[in-house]
Amino acid sequence: MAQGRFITFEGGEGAGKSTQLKRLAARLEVGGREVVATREPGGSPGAESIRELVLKGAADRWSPVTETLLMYAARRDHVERVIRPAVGRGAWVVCDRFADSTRAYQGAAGGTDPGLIAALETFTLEETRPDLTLIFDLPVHVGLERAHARAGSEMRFESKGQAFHERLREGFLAIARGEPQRCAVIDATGSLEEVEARVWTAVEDRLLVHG
Ligand code: Z5A
Repeated sequence: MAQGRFITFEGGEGAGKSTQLKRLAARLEVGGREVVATREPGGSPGAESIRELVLKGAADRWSPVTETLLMYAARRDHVERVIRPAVGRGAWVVCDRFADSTRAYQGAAGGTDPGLIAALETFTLEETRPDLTLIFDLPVHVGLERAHARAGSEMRFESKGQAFHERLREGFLAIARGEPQRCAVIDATGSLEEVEARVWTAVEDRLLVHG
């Protein structure tokens, strides 16, 4: 049986993750692979119910610690019911946000104790870890302009202010520096085609040629 793979897309607001995830999924499918495209928070019926709770309402509806616990309740369900079974049968799972978003949003930007987040990661994820994480990086103001222009955007996190989003960007870059073997930083500026080419180069290099 073919080996399953797990790729996560991470970064700040409006970085282009969702757009590029669809493009990568289509490109991988052409190679005859089963591709499961999913997202967090959400990705399973139970986790989608938690998503409704966590993304709607005022910016201070939940404290960062409560948000962390809600994200991890959703993530456990998603991992158990969708990600682990798919990777186990040889599919390529591409996921729009995963555990690094909790480290960056609730941890680096929100101030939740990194020790709590690390303990939840160990307990909840067990051996299920991404083979490759693409960290989309671009200046905060460019990402927020793109996110605001997009129809149907969830506003709870987008409304948190410039300083929060600067801490977020640095939080993601610190994760990439700390785990260079898992993470590839993708320059998210430029055209859709330019960013798509950078994503494909990272996937080819890390998982198709040397994987
Ligand atoms: N969250 C958390 O706090 N903790 C966690 O553990 C997890 C999540 C898992 C999910 O929101 C929220 O949950 C998120 C973090 C928090 N915060 N917020 N808000 P969501 O699912 O509604 O959205 P998102 O994941 O934050 O998406 P996004 O960052 O706002 O967008 P994106 O996926 O990176 O970008 P996009 O939708 O592909 O593109 C945005 C717009 O820009 C769109 O109109 C595109 O057509 C346009 N775009 C994309 N690429 C380009 C280029 N290259 N040039 C010009 N325009 C472009």
